[in-house]
Amino acid sequence: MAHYKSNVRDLEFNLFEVFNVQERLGTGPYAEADEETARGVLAELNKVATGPLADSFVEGDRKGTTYDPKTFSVTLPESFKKSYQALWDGEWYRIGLSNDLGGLGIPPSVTWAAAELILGANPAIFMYMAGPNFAEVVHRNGTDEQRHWAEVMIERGWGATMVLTEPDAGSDVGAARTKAVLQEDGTWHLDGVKRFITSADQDMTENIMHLVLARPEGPGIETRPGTKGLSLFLVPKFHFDPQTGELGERNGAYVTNVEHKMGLNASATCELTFGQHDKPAVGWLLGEVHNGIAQMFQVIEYARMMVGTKAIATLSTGYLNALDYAKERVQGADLPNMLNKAAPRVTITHHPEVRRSLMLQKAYAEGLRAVYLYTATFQDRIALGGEELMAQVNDLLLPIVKGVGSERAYEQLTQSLQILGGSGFLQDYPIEQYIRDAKIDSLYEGTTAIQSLDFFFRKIVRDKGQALAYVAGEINEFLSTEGGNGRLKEERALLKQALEDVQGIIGALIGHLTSSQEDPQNINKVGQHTVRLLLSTGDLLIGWLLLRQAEVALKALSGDVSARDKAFYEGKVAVASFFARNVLPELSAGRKIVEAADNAIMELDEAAF
Ligand code: ST9
Ligand code: FAD
Repeated sequence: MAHYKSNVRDLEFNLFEVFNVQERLGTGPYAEADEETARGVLAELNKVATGPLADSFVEGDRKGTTYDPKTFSVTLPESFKKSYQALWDGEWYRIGLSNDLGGLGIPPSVTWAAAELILGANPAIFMYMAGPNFAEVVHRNGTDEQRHWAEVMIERGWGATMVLTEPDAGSDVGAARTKAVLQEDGTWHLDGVKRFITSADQDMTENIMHLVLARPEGPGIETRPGTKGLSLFLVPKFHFDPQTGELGERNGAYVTNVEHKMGLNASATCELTFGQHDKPAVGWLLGEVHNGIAQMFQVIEYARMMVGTKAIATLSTGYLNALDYAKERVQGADLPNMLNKAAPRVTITHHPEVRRSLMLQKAYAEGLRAVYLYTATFQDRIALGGEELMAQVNDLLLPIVKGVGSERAYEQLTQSLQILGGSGFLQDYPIEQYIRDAKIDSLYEGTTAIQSLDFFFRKIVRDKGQALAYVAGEINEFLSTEGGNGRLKEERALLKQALEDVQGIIGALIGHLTSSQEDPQNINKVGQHTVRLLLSTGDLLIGWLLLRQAEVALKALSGDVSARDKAFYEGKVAVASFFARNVLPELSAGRKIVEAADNAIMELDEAAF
């Protein structure tokens, strides 16, 4: 039995019953797609995900990657390669591509729903499929010749990497030292060592295009410190014929080590050394402009959305595995019968603590799914030429998808494991691997701290609160309606309070920020609480979106529904109510804490820690 338990019903519920994505199908770039197409994509991909993709999930973990230092090469288990090939042969990479590069003409919301299925079944496979999507960024930013290379990358199925991190430059990308020296023929020779590079070698594609940030040097080039002094270079593993893509000689970029990790073992995490062996590492400046960090952020934005979706996909299958186990496992008697030693033994779903935990897992799994799909609806609107504000809202939501998605998924996955008792600790069940594989999500693509700083300083303060006001406006609009057949009144009041609490937290942080003009140390009060703000805003959005879902569910329940749908919709109402009552009130305590922030821990001598 494959490990992966998908939730296509909930994906479709979000897309077609809550966000009404079908209203945008059949228009603009989605002219060729309708609801049936979108449902068909999910149904077909679900078969691949729960079958051939999930098949190598365990072996990919246990065998992992093999590195040969003599040839600087990485090989993957045969079963994993077979899964990758199944995805490639089905041309599923097309779901994320624009129409002019051979995309399926479906909107980002449907693409990300489809991505969840791959990411839940076998996330490392998704990472190795980065080639076509990174080619899209090359196509968007490249010279005419490079635009052709992008097409070659897709046609020939090349892999691709994003190469930023160095030993002394992780969160602080601007500290990177790898340099690129301009040659007389207009190419660049790269020199330096990058680390932690995902998919920098493998034995599944004929070539790999590395997208590398490096500091340019040469006549007339001003060397600038920080991220703004970095440019983006295309550095292929093999040289190639610029017209046909036919492979030529090996380029001088070699994988010089592969890390041994806690999880996600099928995904090669590589040290990548440029220009320090037998030949130069030749690169081409993307678009012939020195605008590296902004270009790379086009990749990063995509990857941050991917990481959040990966975490949420894993939590969902973790929860569903735990739920199945709980329905079968018999242990102990009902609490009301606790004193009767002869009372019948019951399944653990009868124990209130197990129910509480399962309902919280459901709330985060389904609530976070709603958050990433809500975010993707703004990407739909951007592609349809929507106003600038849509892009600002998407930017505001990305650190929530990535930061909150990864933190809550990891936290709740440990609860999924707990439901299985000691069995959860065993490799007979997938949850211990889920936990190991999902931990990375709060680290790469910018740690949670970095997401929270981005959220407050860039997406709220620098944005002058415009995107935030838009989302708050949508929540207020929901609060002002009377939907829900007269039910959910108390929950609405709790949501209203939660919105005020998050606004209170932001107000307090802005107060501390403003006061730092007089006392610069006060900005440290902000820095102590940006993660709290990020997580609180995540809870607010989850609470709101679950209540929106509950409203749709109540409406459906007032008509004729099948027994299966009845259970689904009742679950939606229950989980929204549970989250509003059990989680949202905690935001008031968070607000008090932020309002009373001080700098005691900043003033404390390190020796006292
Ligand atoms: C990594 C990879 O960790 C992990 C896994 C990769 C797997 C790849 C697979 C991908 C999936 C593909 C799958 C395809 C499958 C297809 C099938 C379909 C289903 N937004 O604030 P400043 C820019 S990689 C936009 O001063 P500092 C902006 O240009 C490593 N842009 O920053 C800005 O200029 P301006 C990841 C932003 O203080 C400029 O940067 N590493 C944003 O110099 C400077 O901004 C990290 O993520 C933004 N949010 O530097 C590093 N922010 O202001 C984390 C900045 O003029 N560290 N820019 O607009 C950070 O993010 C830091 O905050 C920093 C700070 C580096 C930006
Ligand atoms: P550090 O930056 O040293 O951070 C250490 C701690 O300090 C963290 O808790 C962090 O939150 C905190 N911290 C740091 N700065 C601040 C700050 N200003 N404010 C508050 N807290 C702060 N990189 C690539 O370029 N390409 C890849 O493909 C890639 N894949 C990866 C795959 C794996 C498996 C791993 C482990 C890493 C990968 N990375 C990749 C690198 C990854 O993006 C970095 O590890 C990450 O950005 C954090 O950098 P760091 O590890 O140096 O940690």
